[in-house]
Amino acid sequence: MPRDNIYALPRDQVGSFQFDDHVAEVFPDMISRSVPGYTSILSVIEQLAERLVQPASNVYDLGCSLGAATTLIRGKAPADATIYAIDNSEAMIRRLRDQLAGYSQTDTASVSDLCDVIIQQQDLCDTEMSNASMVVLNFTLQFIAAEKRTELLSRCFDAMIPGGGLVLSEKICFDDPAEQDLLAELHLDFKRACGYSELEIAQKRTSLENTLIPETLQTHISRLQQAGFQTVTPWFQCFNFVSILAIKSR
Ligand code: GEK
Repeated sequence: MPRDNIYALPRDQVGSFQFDDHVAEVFPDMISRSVPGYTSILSVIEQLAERLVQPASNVYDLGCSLGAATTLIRGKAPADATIYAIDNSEAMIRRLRDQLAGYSQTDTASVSDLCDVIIQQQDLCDTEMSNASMVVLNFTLQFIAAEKRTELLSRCFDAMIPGGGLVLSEKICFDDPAEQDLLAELHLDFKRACGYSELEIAQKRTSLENTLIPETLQTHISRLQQAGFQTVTPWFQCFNFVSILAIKSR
């Protein structure tokens, strides 16, 4: 796994964060050293797929990056389900396509038992959804303009069949300044412990400033409830990172 050293050297100017070739190349290392609990969340997404994905239904992995969630869900989904893996980054989508093509060439027998994956490079705000039993927004909504988030989640709810579920994982912020400072500091300690220098941390923070917009846990819960989800439950929190499960009743 290539190591992320994108922000290791001082830059005259730090531009806004892009999911380009440099980031896609080191993405698995970058996200696992930046998001506490990322691997645990993925393994619960895999577990949830077994429970949620219904035969002949659709799954949407919105902001799929290199397809970490898609790959795990595919291992649990019925063979007649279809997973739509959506991302607007050309660099991510190209790598995901190559990875899936390589996989089907090397392991033909077991791949025939797996459901179809349809990979699309597009803005997830334009993704048409229907017959969905599972929707995953694993650290993606935070990159969508705040004014588009309510409509997106309402469309997820409307596209969902009864008994379906949405997993929303996000970096969050806090109304209480002391709580905000404490949890942000604990997150920085995590990044230091994972080997990031003060320079890397500072430059990455600048690059994400107007790109990753966190909201409070309560804002996310209220928005999911407003979208129509009857059960909305946070199931994971580590510092300022959460994952929420929202279920559409049968
Ligand atoms: C994982 N879910 O490994 N439309 C489509 N994709 C978008 C958009 C958009 N408008 N905005 C951002 N993205 C993944 C990790 S990463 C999280 C998700 C992170 C995509 C962007 O290109 C990137 O691949 C992904 O959302 C966010 O489980 O880097 O913190």
